[in-house]
Amino acid sequence: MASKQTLVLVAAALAVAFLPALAAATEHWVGDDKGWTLGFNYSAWAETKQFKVGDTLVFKYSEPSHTVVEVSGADFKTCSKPENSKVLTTGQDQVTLSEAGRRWFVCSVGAHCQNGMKVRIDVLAAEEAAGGPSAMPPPPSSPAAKVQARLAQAVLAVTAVIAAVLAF
Ligand SMILES: *[C@@H]1O[C@H](CO)[C@@H](O)[C@H](O)[C@H]1NC(C)=O
Ligand SMILES: [Cu+2]
Repeated sequence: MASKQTLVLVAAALAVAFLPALAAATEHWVGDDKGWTLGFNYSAWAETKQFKVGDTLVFKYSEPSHTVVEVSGADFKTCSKPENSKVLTTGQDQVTLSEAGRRWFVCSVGAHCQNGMKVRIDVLAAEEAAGGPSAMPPPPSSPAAKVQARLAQAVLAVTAVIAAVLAF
């Protein structure tokens, strides 16, 4: 049977191997310290940022002054909101960017969208954001493979914790 020390070393090595990918996720406060508000140019803001798969957006505002609604590109242009849209209203709304592609968010209060409370987010695949295909192994392509990869990471994390507990 492997000694506790060996287990700890293996767990530490695995944790080191996987931590960079986990730690690289960024939480973006939309509008930075200004938050989600009127009188702010969110197009200009988004241009200065890089969004990648796994990152999170946080819309901060004093509710109920504003809302966050995800819309289509067409609805973004015209500032319209389909009837059945999900409206976020907590004042600290979090949105996980779980896949690459373009997403659009608006405020549905009054004419706030027309007045600039709208933001387009271009989400890059993690390896694009890291500077090219060579920077990281390509992500698993099928949904099943993605779930397997997530599971593998979870198992590693649990293993590391168990090993750490055994060590003390
Ligand atoms: C916001 O910034 C973008 C990009 O910098 C610019 O093209 C646009 O005209 C600005 N919009 C307003 C309303 O100032
Ligand atoms: Cu608003």
